[in-house]
Amino acid sequence: MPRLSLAEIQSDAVHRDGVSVMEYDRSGVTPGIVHLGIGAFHRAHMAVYVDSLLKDAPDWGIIGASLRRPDTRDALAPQDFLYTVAIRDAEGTRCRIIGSVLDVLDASSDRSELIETMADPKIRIVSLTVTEKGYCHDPATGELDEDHPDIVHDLAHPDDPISAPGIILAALARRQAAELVPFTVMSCDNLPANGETARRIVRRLAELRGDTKLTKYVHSVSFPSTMIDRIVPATTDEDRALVTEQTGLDDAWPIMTEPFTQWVIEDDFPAGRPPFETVGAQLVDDVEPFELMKLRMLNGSHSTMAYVGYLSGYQYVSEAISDAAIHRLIRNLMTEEAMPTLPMGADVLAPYRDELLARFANPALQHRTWQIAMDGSQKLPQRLLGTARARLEKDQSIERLALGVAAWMRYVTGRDEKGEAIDVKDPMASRLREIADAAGGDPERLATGLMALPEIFGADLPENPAFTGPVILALKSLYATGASVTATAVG
Ligand code: CS2
Repeated sequence: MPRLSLAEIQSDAVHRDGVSVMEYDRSGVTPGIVHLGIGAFHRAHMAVYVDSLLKDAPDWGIIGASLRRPDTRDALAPQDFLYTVAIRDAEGTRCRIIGSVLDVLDASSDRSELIETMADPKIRIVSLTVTEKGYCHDPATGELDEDHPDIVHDLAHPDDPISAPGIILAALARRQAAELVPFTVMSCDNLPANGETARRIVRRLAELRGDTKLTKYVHSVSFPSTMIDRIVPATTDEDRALVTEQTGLDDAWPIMTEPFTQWVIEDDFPAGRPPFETVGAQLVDDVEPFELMKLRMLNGSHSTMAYVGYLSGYQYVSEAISDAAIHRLIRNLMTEEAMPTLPMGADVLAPYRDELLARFANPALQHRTWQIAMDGSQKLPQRLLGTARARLEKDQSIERLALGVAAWMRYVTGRDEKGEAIDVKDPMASRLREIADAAGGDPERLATGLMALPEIFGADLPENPAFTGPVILALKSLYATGASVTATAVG
C-alpha cells in the first residue's frame, strides 16, 4: 500500500467511507504552538482540536518535540507528519487524517533547535504532555524535586537542559534576552492544578538559577490549568493493519481512541490563543472542579482496575470492567467514595459515572491494564490518596480506595498471584522492589515499608491508622484470597 502523505491524500485513493481528511490547505498553516511530549495522547486529543480549527485560524499549527526518543519523528517525517486517528467503538472504526502537526523535533540528544524554535515570536503557546514524571516534582507535595538528576543537570547546564522545566526556562531566558513577550505554558497532564504545578516548578528552577531578572520575567508567564480527557491505548501492529485496510494507506504510527473527548481550559493566554471554544473545548475561569472530578473518578477507577484487574488475570480494561465483581467495586468506588468528595452535584456526577463505566467497557479499545499500571508512584497521590485524605478528614470509610492502594502494593512486588514476573514500569521501580524484597511476602511489612515513602504517601497518611489499617487489611486479603475474591468481598 502507498504511504500516507500529503500527495496521497490529495488523490482519490483515500476518499472512502469512514475516512475524513483535513479541510484546510496544509501549505497555508504556520506554527503557533510548540508541544513538548508529542505522544499518543496529545495526537488523539489537543492536536485533533487544533486540526479542527486550522481552517479559520491557520497560524496555530503545532511543532511537536520528543524529549526522550526519536521514534515519533522517525515514524511521521516520511509521511509529512500526517497521521491517522482511528475512532473506535462497538459501531465500528472511523478514520480521520490529521495535519495539525507540522514538524516533530527530536530533542532526545540535542535541545538547541527546540529552544530556538520556542524562542521564535510566532510561538505563543508551549503546551506539554510529558506525563506525571516529566515534571521532576515530588508527587506528594507538587514541589520541585531539587535532587532530581535532570534538575541537578539543568542547574549545572542551564543552556543545555534535558528536563521539560529546564527546557521551558531556557527558552524563556532566550525570549527575555530578546525582549520578547513570553509564551503561555499550558500543561495537559493528569496532575491536580497542572498549570499551577508547572508554574511552581519553573519559578523555583528560575530562583535556583539565581538570575533575578529571569525570575522576574518568569513571574510574568501565564500557566493556565487544563483538564484533558480521552482514552488512548498504545498502538499495535494489528491497529496499523486495520488503518491500512480502512484508508488504503500505510501509516507508521496511527492513533487509536474512543469517540469521547473533553478539554476544559482556564482562559488565561496573554499572548493569544486559538479559538478552542469553536471546536468543543470549554474555556472556564476555574478548572479545579473538572480536574478533581476526572482525576478522582476516571483516573482513580482506572488505576484501581489496572491493579485489581491485572492481578485478577485481565489484560484489558474492557475485560476487567465486564467482571461483575470489579464492575460493582468500581461503580461503588466512584459512588460511595469519590463522588462525595467532589464539589459538583450528583446531577452531574451520576451521569458522568455511568458514562465512564460505558467508556471503560468499550469492546473496540484494547486498553491494557499493564499500560495504566505504569508509573503508579506518580499517579496514586492525585488518583487515590487525595480522595482518601478528603474522606478521612470527615471520618468516612475508604475501603475501596484502600483496596486500590493495596493492589498497587501487591503489583509492585513484581510477582503476580501465579508467581509470574510482572514488568513493573515506574521511576521508583528499584526502590519499590527493594522494599518488597525486604518484606519477604509479609503484607503488613510490605504495606508499612511502602507507606514510609513520603514522595508518595506524604508524612500524614503513614501516621493515620484510619488509612494504614484498611490498606493493611486489604493487602492481607489480597495475599490470602487473591484479587478476584477480595474485589467480591469489598464490593
Ligand atoms: C490512564 C490515562 O494510562 C493511564 O494512567 O488512566 O491515560 C487515561 O486513559 C486518561 O487520563 C483518560 O483521559
